[in-house]
Amino acid sequence: MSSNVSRETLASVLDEIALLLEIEGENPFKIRAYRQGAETVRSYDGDIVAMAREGELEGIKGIGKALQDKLHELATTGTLGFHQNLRGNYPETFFELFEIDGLGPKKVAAVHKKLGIDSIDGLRKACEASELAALSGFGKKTEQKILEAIARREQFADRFHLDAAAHAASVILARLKEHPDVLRAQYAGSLRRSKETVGDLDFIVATSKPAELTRYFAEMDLTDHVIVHGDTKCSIHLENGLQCDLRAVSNDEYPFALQYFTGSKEHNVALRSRALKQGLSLNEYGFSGSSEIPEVHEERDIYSALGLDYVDPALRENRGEIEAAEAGTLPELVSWEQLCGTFHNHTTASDGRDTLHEMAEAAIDLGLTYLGIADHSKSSFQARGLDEERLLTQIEEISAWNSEHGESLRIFAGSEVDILKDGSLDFDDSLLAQLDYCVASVHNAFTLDEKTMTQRIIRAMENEHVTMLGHLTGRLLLKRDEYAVNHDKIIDCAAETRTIVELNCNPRRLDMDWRWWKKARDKGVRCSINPDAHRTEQFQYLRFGADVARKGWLRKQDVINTMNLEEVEAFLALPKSSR
Ligand code: DGT
Ligand code: CA
Ligand code: CA
Ligand code: ZN
Repeated sequence: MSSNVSRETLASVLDEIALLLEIEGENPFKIRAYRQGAETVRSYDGDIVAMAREGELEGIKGIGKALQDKLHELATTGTLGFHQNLRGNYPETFFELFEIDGLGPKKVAAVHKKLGIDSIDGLRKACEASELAALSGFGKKTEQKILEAIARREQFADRFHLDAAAHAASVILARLKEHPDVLRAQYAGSLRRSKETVGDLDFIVATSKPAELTRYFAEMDLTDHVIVHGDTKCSIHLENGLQCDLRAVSNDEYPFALQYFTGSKEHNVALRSRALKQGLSLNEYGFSGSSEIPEVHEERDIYSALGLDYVDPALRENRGEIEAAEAGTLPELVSWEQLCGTFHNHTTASDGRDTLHEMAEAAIDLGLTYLGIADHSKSSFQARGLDEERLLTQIEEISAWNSEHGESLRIFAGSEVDILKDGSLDFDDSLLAQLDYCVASVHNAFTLDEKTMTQRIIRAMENEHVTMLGHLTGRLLLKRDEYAVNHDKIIDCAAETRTIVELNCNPRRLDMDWRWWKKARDKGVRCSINPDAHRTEQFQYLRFGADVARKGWLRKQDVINTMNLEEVEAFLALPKSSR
């Protein structure tokens, strides 16, 4: 009678039932009951898994009798016969079809019924043979879009967001450090360089017992299966499909291995050719050659042996860091500890999960001294955007908080105001003027051509009430490409209009991209590192924000949320043109 299903399992089984019923053309009321049930399970304030197990769901709004029994079965046995039967009508590959962007249940049902398609491969072939265009509700354009979505899925299938990668890395690194034969350990690769997404994790350990360490790594409970296992190297997959490589080296080799496997390849190539000019050959094990061999204990010693200042891993992309290290002009990079507050966060007023008070308490716990709230505006109706009246109510709520708790945390009243299709804003200037600040973002009409889109955003930045520009390109990493926009023109306009540009540090966005920040910074554009938090835990994204800001060569003075409360209040009080 005991099983360990999670709340999310309960909810996702109900969701999948709704999906399958929709495919079968079932009654919409029945479908909706399952969807609603899933939503209730996710948001119910109480231990709903235990209640389902004990058969105590009666009286919960949104969960009728039929669902109560099913949840009870699921919570006690771990499976649900009704669900298994429905699922049994389709092969496993069928369910991948739902991962294709732009292919909802209705379309999946149509291609399944009319063309017998039950896998992504089958779908691709049908598109290539133009079989879909012949169905009603489909066209050449749909086929094209589906093919693009399939290609995108393949391209990204083996990459991971920064939060998943960083979480796994910290757990595994702790395991490695626990081992008594490990002298030093670190993760290298793209994660250490703070790339926006990560292909695999690369760990380096210093040890005198490499074979013992590769065995330990292969046998960790976190390991789903072993890909290769040797005396000094081991590669595994975690349960979520993330590959992890371990290299076990001697303590002398460690700095070289760490440097080499941190990459990037381009940075390493440039470093090696510099070494060669000094008569030294450099690889993952050490220096060799005819010149005197420099003594190396730490990674930093490799750089100094080559006449270079230490290059932070975030900068190692061969984009000018080696020249700057030689000239002694590397920037002193911003750090997470320097962040005093945050802008652009949501609450239950729009599409956030947590209330204003919960968000405020969490910000205090994190040691922040100010918190910017920026809920959606009315045009973002799918996110329950606020209209004028609700925004005014929120401004009052915030001012009440500030009079009562302003000592511990100052809340700034803002809005994430939609930039409408023509570049005008979702609220009048008179309302915007009542806010402490405002973030302007594009949330619809993504398909405008580059010139029109750029003009649209520029028009918004020219508004004196627009303090900052939200997620410039609208990209969703590993999911949705950026829309067309001219970065150079936006950066020039930001510099001229004194509009701050957001570094949205939700790991699904990381937008504006790190590759543009040095240029922006050099033109005097200021950055705001914004977590776009929709729940309290997401304030933690600030850490990724600082990492990516470092990757963009940003210093403390380039990032406005390194200002303390007094400074930021004075800054926001200035007219935009004098900021
Ligand atoms: P990823 O895993 O795709 O996100 O990116 P990285 O940078 O972590 O790449 P990965 O895991 O293939 O290799 C880790 C580092 O090892 C890479 O950044 C540089 C170094 N490396 C790997 N293969 C080569 C190579 O063939 N030549 C050079 N110079 N370096 C390499
Ligand atoms: Ca890697
Ligand atoms: Ca690797
Ligand atoms: Zn937004």
